[in-house]
Amino acid sequence: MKYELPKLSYSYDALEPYIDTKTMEIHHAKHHQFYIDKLNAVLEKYPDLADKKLEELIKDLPNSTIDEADKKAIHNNGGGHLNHSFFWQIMGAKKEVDGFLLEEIKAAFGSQEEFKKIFSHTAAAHFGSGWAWLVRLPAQAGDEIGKLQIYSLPNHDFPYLRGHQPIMVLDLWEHAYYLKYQNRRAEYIENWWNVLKLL
Ligand code: MN3
Repeated sequence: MKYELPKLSYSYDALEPYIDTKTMEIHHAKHHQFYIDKLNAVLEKYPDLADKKLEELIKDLPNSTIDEADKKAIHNNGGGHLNHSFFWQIMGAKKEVDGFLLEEIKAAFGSQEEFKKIFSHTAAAHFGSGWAWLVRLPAQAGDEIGKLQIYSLPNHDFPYLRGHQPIMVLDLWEHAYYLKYQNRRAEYIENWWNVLKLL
């Protein structure tokens, strides 16, 4: 199966003024497309891997006997594809606020404001390229659902590799904000809350 660039459910200018049109266009049509092209190119060599779920494929790479450089290419570009696909989905018009998630966040972090503070701080403090995540840990015995946790991961790593379920993600690569915000990552993070549609 060839991976394809997912269509956005909103236009490139829909997240203005917080995320500018040009950044959205380059980010989606160039950066995300680039990861997909690289991923497809390397997977062409391994038709037997074609039907495997991408998350599983990447998770199993350490045990695979394929070429080391190809492992790295699949991990990085496949992670780039998965993370961006998820990132596009959680942004847009704020009409799908998840009341259940909001209650959980309040219970876990004290308040929505405190949650935003911790998440923003984690994102701002991340060194270099990567992603900030809100995840759900596996449920412990006796619990119906797992606890929420915030952390950041480098490059295009993703929570599935740790057995965690992603709930929210923020792209911290400079390509995600540099055109509009240059070195002001904290300002990008602060403004991003306006286009997150979950809360
Ligand atoms: Mn990106």
